[in-house]
Amino acid sequence: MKFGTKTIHAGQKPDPTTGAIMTPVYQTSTYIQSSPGQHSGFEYSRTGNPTRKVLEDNIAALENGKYGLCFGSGLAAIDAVIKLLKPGDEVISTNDLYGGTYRLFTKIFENYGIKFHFIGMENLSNIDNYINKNTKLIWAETPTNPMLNIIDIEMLATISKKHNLTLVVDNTFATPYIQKPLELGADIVMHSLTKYMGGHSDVVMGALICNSEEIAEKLFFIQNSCGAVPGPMDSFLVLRGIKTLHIRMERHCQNGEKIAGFLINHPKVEGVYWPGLKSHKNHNVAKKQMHGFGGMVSFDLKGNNLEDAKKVVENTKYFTLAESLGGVESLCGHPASMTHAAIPKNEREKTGVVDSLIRLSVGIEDIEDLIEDLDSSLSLLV
Ligand code: P1T
Repeated sequence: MKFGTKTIHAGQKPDPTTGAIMTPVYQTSTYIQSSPGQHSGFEYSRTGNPTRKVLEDNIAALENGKYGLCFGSGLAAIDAVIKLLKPGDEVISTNDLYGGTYRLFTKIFENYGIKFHFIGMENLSNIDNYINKNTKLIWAETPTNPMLNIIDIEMLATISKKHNLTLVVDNTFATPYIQKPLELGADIVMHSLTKYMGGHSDVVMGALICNSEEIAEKLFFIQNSCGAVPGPMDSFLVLRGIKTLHIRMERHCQNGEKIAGFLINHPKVEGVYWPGLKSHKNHNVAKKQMHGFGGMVSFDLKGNNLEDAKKVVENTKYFTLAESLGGVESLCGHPASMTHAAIPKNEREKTGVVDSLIRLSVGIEDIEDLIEDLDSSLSLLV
């Protein structure tokens, strides 16, 4: 089955009891047992729910993985992964990553004795220096949030396997339409389904996908024991959103390219970060492992002035100033004060998250309107 067919059909059959084409919202917390322990596959909705199960199977199929698990948010999915570890274990993570992930690692899990090393992974030549006998897991976002750095997943997987580590790739920015980390050697793929997968800015949810039965069993145990599961209505909404993922992503990629092209020629703009640009430092890796370059574009301003950045994001009309990304509508954000405020200023500036950095989630509106919107907002700068 090809990708576009999978988005619509994988894991989904007409409902056996009514013939309903769309997966019903099984709004139930519990299920009949004919005798203690005798049931038809579901016993309690924290452990499993039929609507959630269809979504989990669908997402696993999209990533070409065997097992899928959904969580109440992207962060709840990340939380479940780090719970695979024990005090004393160490993690190597990309240094450019979602601020909430950084906060979870440093403000929650460091208190439980897990150590995190944040390093740039655009060049993997010195990663061995950070691996020791306690290292258990590598956490990679690619493209990274918000600098759109690209990490060579295949090369990272080779290093990870050599040292017997678990490689986790946060595939939120790319989606499986653009990139399939399991095929490139990753052990676990993580998603904030809140973003492109849901696609309509109406649900908060996360997911994990893997191929190893051993890892899947551990994750199912954590999912059920800790209980950060999504409800059936939200699962239904994400299933519905995914049906158009391939079509939406095509348009996000097209619009992303046009916006990056517009910005790179703009006299007020200093740098443009989008993996499809030939000037992007890992454009060749992006070309190798991605099928399209996505709709996330970041840029900073000449003079690196905070007030200028505020003026731009406060005056756009279609690019709404808001947290989040990946919906059909365009959003803009100011990472330093919004999504990445949890990262100390000196740390974030090392990775390029400067005061004038603006992050765009380019939606699927008509490109002429989006360019006109940015043009008129940037023209307010003197
Ligand atoms: O928001 P939540 O569904 O919990 O997902 C967290 C998360 C994980 N990974 C990446 C790459 C993310 O971008 C996010 C959430 N990001 C935003 C809310 C944001 O505006 O960047």
